[in-house]
Amino acid sequence: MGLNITGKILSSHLVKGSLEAGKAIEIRIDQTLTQDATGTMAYLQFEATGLERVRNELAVSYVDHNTVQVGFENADDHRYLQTVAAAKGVVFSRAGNGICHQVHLERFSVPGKTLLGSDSHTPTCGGIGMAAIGAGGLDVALAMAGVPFSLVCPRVINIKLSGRLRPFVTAKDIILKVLGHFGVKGNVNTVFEYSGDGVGTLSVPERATICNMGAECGVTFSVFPSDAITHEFLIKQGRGESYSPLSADSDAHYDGEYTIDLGALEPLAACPHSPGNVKSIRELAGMKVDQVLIGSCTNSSYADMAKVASILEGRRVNDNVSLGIAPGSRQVLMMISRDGSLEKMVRSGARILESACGFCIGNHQSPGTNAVSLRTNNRNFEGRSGTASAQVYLVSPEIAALSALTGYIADPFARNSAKAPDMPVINDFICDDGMLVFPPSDGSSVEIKRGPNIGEPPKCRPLEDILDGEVSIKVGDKITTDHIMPAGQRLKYRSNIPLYSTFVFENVDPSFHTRSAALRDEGKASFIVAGASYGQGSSREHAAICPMYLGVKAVLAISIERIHQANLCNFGILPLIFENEDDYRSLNQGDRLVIEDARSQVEKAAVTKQVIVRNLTRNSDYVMKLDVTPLQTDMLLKGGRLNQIREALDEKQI
Ligand code: MIC
Ligand code: SF4
Repeated sequence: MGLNITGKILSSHLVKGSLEAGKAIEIRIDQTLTQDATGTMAYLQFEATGLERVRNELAVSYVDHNTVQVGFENADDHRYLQTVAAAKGVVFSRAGNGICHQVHLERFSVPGKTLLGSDSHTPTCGGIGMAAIGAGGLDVALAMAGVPFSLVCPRVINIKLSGRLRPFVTAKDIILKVLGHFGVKGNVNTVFEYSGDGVGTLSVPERATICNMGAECGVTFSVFPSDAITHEFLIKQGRGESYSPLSADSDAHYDGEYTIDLGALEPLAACPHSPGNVKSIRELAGMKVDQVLIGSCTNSSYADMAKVASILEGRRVNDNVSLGIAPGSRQVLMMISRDGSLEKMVRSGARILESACGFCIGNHQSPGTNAVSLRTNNRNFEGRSGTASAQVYLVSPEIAALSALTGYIADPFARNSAKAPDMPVINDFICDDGMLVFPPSDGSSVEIKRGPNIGEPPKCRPLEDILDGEVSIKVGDKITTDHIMPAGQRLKYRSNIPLYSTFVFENVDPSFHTRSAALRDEGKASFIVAGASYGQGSSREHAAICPMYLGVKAVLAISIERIHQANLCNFGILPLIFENEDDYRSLNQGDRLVIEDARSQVEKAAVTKQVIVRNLTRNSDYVMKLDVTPLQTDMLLKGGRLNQIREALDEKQI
């Protein structure tokens, strides 16, 4: 039996285990990336390993999330990131250079390599044929230390693309179609691998858009073949030598298959408040729009921008719409300024925003009360925009630009009214790496600068024998990490855990943190009870660190998403799954829960996969599934991954 692309990359990086779907494996990580919102904690954790220098092939630290810099905190974080990068051998991408995933695709991606990033959209580089995986900052810190990354060997779904897209139908519509089919839950430990003749009609940035939003389905990564189009992209990026071909063997095995006829696709939108809530633009056409925002790591490539400019050319943004455009990188910004696209945008009335995450994470551009906002990014979770009552729709750049002109959601096929945008001809990309700071070969004399906002990573205690406490909160299905640990205006506290912890579940139940901290201070355990797909969305490990700081000892859920499950284990919180979903319904906030013989139950769960939780309020016992790898069992017992690593370092095993 031949190998698929996933199997080829994973087998050439396999350090431990065998490639059987569902089994724990460890792989070597070639490249790492961090961004500033997760990066400070990741480098503090890297420093805690005591290593002088990173050990992986390439480590890049990007500043793209917290670029608004209200107050001193972000600027302090950025100075820390720049100095620690120089000291430890990390390439530093300065604020203004662009969004990590866009820049990494342009300047560093290499087909066939592995990439681990402390951001859930790291899979963007799957567009060039990388196994690119999002993880918590601690996992990335350890990958920089040369520690293999441990994951569950994924099952691989073959998504076959046939035919060619019509004008106005885009890569965004392909991934929205995938999202509509697979949904935002139930896809953990899965890879989406793309094949078929339609692949050859898509550029690398289009493939990257598709891989980017695979994250919304919860898959481990998505990947495209590396072919002649990949080669051409790399040559035009001045990096032709990074190319190597990569495709699945003709008799490769897949665990499932889904076919999309590109010619039959129509423009789509993800409706409030989930990327999986997909409808056609046809159904939504005519809805009044207040704000349009184009950019983010999903749709901010040069071609995206040039097509938008071509739609806007010679026309004026509707009087009642605010249109903001954020080119994804400094390269894209320089290219749209060279070819005149920038002028077309400015003339139309667009507001040009910084090449950064900005609006996507609710850092600015919050819509008005009850406003309808059309955006080209990847997440429309309730409140993420910074306005709880806003209705955010995710669409392609083409639909966004057309709608900004008309003032309502515009269907380009209605009355055949719209002229298709000109496709830009790209002879070369502007390759100026002047905003990358390369580290000195010996960084030992570099002074690492820390501001008052930067604290130590909090310490975790080894698992106690009895966990006795209360359900401090009960939440429903699809609770995202944005619900658990809000970003936006709170983002600047990422390096200050005691302060950031006061915002846990802020928009769900603002009294949570005082309740949980009170239990902790009385020496009691705090338990979170959740429905299906708990922790979906971002990779932010703060959604585990801050609850841990507030005394949370276990999450009892119907299901937990992959990155969040790993983050919980990394910080010593038990990820427990209800064997019987009715138990979830019978539990209430305030119930007294006890896990007796917790240590031996967790040890035995390596075989039984079970832990019993007693509800003393309701006089019942719950059978909970604890399905973790042997490495995770060990870290849960030791009180987290950092304790485990410190021990290994003391024993000189690293
Ligand atoms: C996001 O899109 O939610 C983020 C902000 O990029 C996060 C990372 C973070 O919270 O810092 C992600 O996707 O992992
Ligand atoms: Fe930045 Fe948004 Fe992409 Fe996250 S999803 S990396 S916030 S642009």
